[in-house]
Amino acid sequence: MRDNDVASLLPSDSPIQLLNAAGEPVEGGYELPDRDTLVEAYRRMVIARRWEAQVTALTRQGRLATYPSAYGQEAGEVGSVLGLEDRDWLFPTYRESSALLTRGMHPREILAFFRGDWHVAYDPYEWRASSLSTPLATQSLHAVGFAHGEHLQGRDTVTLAYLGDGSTSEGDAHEAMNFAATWQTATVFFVQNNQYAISVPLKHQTRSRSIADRGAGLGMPGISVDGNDVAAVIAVVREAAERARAGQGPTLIEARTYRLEAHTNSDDPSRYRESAEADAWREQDAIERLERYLAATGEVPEVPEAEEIAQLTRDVMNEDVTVDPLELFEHVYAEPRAALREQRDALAAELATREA
Ligand SMILES: Cc1ncc(C[n+]2csc(CCOP(=O)(O)OP(=O)(O)O)c2C)c(N)n1
Repeated sequence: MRDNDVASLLPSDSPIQLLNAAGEPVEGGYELPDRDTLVEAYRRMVIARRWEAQVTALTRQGRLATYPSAYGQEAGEVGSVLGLEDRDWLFPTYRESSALLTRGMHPREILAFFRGDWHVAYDPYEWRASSLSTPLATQSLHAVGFAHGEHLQGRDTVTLAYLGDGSTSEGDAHEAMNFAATWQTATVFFVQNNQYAISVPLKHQTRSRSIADRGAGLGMPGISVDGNDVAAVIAVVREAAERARAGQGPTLIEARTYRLEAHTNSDDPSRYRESAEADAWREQDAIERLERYLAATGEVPEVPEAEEIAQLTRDVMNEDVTVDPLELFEHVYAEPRAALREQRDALAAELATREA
């Protein structure tokens, strides 16, 4: 257990790595996860990448309104989920579809949001995942409050709040981290530093040496990890979750990675960054490095499910759905407020004139 002296809370100078870009094991201060876990992580990352490519293609075909791809961030998406227990709760941003897929959610449940059919088309309690959050950093407050609530009810549930690098500049992120550290909630802040907040590079976002450094100022450990090394991500998330579950408080993890695709389908990254930068990051690829390690130490599994899930995703996104626009007003308040009732009635009247 770490004590609260500042030096012990600071991250290592370079991000923790257990497998280097060539797929060779390196000394990173954590035990390499066992082979079964790594094989599962490989399968899940191959599925996630195929899924990200498929969803982006469907977006181009006009089947989804918008999509923020996590192509290239598979180690963070998959490693964060595999490092937790199934009963732990995820508090995702809009970029965490692959994390939800890794949890086991059906593509229809995840993508209804991006097609504009439903705000949250899944049962958060079934999947232990809150809604995909678009207002930046709000989910970090929810994660802290939820963890605190669970503690008050005698449960040792861990919550993991996903954040982007840009989102760490939000007041909500600071408030959530401060509350978590002060109250020692069982929360893991998992920042995927993919280097950009749309077009804004990290250097315009902070003067800190790293995002993980901020943990020390708040009184919680900050961990910097290679976000393209799924073995390292699993190891650090596991340790943070174990500490949280044991009542030793929150951890701030900064996973360094890169957003290989555009921010969303409506963004053009060639306007603000060189393609050589993305090419350099491709050399750090998470799937290739794990594949090399698995090949050097045994069998590399086939992953036929990747194509099956891509096919399933095409099928469900090509289904025609009928949505009732009036559902927009449901599930907001237990007792709808007068203004909301008026708006609902106005929409109902307008829809009636169109049908007539
Ligand atoms: C409170 C708030 N302010 C602004 C936005 C607009 N916005 C959407 S995504 C984004 C960039 C977020 O970047 P980052 O947190 O690094 O996450 P990434 O998209 O790179 O995963 C911004 C500014 C928003 N959704 N919410």
